[in-house]
Amino acid sequence: MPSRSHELFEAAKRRIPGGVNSPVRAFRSVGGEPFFIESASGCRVRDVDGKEYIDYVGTWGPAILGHAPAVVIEAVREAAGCGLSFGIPNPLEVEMAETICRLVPSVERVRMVNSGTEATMSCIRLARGFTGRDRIIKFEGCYHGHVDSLLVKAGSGALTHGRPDSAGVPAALAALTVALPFNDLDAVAAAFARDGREIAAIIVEPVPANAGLYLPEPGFLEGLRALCDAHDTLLIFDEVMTGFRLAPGGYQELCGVRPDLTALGKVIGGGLPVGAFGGRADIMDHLSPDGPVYQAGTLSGNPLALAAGLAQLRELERRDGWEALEALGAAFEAAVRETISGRPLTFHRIGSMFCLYFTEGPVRNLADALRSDRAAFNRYFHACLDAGVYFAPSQFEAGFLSLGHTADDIAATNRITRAALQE
Ligand code: KE4
Repeated sequence: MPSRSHELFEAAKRRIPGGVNSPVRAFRSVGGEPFFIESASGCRVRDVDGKEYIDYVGTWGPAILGHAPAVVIEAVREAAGCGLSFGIPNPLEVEMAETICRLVPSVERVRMVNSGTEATMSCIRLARGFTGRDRIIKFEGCYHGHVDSLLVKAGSGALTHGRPDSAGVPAALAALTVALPFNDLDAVAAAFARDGREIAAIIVEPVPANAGLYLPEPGFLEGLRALCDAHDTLLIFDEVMTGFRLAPGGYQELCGVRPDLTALGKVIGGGLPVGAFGGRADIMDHLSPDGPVYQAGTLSGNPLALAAGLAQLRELERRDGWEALEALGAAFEAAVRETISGRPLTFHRIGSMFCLYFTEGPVRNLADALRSDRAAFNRYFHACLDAGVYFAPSQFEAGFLSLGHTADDIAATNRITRAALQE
């Protein structure tokens, strides 16, 4: 008797490319078929065949309180009663803008959009419009959404499916993007020596989490800041995943490096479609209708997404969620390190984000991450899934803890991962 998920996947493949609305969901790199979800609550998701999993994907970051938190559901319900979309300024847009600028001091002005891709795409166009320059520097393995200029040696699904350089991006456009190894400041300095006055911006995930998860080495981000200052180039932090998760003010609060622009998303939508970009007022004031750089969106500032995001942020602040997430992350890490000791595995964690690489370390950049034994990862992924733990279906993604995970969930997960590594 085929499962309901299988039946749905067969139907989906007839009408949706690959049967999914986002490639990483297709299980192509890990093999097998994706399960279809029926509901989610706390740290658990339930598939259409009634099986439950402890979820460490958390819809790729937004579910920081766990799935379907009551405060967010109630906020959406209340907002929906007043209307679903207006295309007219609404008070929540002011509250969200003031909240983002309060939590992320480098953001003096901010504009809401509907995805992380829109946020980074707008940052790139704004940087080019503000500087009058065309070149962009990004880092191999970093993923900034499916923006033409940034689908060059990209991470996440592009890397997972072996197409870091997407078809359909004009060669002339891709040639304006220089992709360099992360943590290699000499390579960045050399690029500036060659193209300095043509480089509009550097865009970087300050903590790359789309080739697994690895960390900036001391001085790297500071070095990017200095090189940008020396060449009047803008520094863009893509904090779509790290923003409001690693700290109220994102990773820039922890590292003390002040970017000129920041891309945001995920947590501030509470699970509804959202993105945001912001930064120095003198740069942001170049945006239409004040300035010459055009950017727009029918659903930007949507009242339901903002109600959800504001409720989530208020709850995080009320519970001092970041401290709780760090304690949870430390307990999770202790359990994992005990389980993997003596094995050729590398575990990285920062706050509530983590990755287990199936290779010996160090893992400092994409080239190191690519040494991972994907067959071993795939066996581990499926052994965990069969036993009721859902990790990201790719070695090149990060895992997420939430306030919906408990010590018991971590203990249960540890028993399952320990058994999975024996297989
Ligand atoms: P979206 O356009 O998918 O909302 O955001 C793009 C994006 C931008 N910047 C960073 C740092 C991101 O991680 C993302 C999207 N994250 C992936 C997960 N690695 C989304 C998952 C997917 O593509 O389905």
